[in-house]
Amino acid sequence: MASLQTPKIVLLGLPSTGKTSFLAALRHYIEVDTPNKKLIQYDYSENDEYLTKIYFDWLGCALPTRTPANAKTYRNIKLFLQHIETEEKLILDVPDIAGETFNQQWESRSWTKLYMSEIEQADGLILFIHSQDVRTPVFLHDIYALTEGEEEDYISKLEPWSPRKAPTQVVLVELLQFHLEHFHRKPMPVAIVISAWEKLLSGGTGITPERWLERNLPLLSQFLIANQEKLQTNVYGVSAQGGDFANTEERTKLQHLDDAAERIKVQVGTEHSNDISAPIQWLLNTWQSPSTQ
Ligand SMILES: Nc1nc2c(ncn2[C@@H]2O[C@H](COP(=O)(O)OP(=O)(O)OP(=O)(O)O)[C@@H](O)[C@H]2O)c(=O)[nH]1
Ligand SMILES: [Mg+2]
Repeated sequence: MASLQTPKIVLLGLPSTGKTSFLAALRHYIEVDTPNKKLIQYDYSENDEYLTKIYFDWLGCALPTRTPANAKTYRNIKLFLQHIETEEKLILDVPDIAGETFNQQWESRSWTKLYMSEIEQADGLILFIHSQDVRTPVFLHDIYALTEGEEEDYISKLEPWSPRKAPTQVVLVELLQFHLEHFHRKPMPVAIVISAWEKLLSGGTGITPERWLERNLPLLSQFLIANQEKLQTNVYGVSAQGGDFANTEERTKLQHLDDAAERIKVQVGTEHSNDISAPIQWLLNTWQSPSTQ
């Protein structure tokens, strides 16, 4: 069982869901003084070179490089953090794992020994879902309607099933079930990060992250509600970049902000902040709560 002094968080998420961008923004939080900052760094990270690279890309609004899908290239990032008020020290071990690893877990229903040891020692998960990239289920009656009820047309339009085509929510429920089997903390704390959240904010719908999850991934949302004794969750809308780095207009706006911390947008319920450490602080609280020991 992992020690309370060295909690370990695993970032879990399918490819291109914002894991590396989150880490880059977290590096910014650690580097600069921001109002209400709760966590400071008391020593350099062992993987400072990699963190600096992704951070400089983020500062320059360069699109993040995909994390390579090779177990040997796990970036075991250790962050040496201290809580400003309690002076409690903690080492956060946050491997930056390629999303492709999680696709492979779903497709082959197996994982590597290295990943298994990450999970056996983990104290909390941050599950990433890209708000703009959710594969939704296809309903047979929709296909049927498209072919105007001609059964032969409809059958000829069906493509053979493959695990890669499974809806996002089906894959995520299955991945969470795999993780539950090996997790030592009960309930398993999972901070859910809905990334590229600025797209929802600019749409002006006023939707909360929980409601977004309920509407867009109902199976996952119901799975979380039905399994509260096994899973403790909190849902965050997070914009780690503040906009689309591939869009020249948005990138220029972001580059001209006086303080890069203003790019970051975090929503929990109806509360808004720039505090990228919020999911980590929530995990910290769950570890301190007696019900999760
Ligand atoms: N608009 C917008 N796009 C974002 C944000 N965060 C990440 N992205 C984009 O989402 C894509 C994936 O981001 P990454 O941080 O590389 O995701 P990842 O989960 O590390 O991806 P893999 O390493 O391939 O598993 C990139 O095109 C990012 O630019 C955000 O806050 N807003
Ligand atoms: Mg990555």
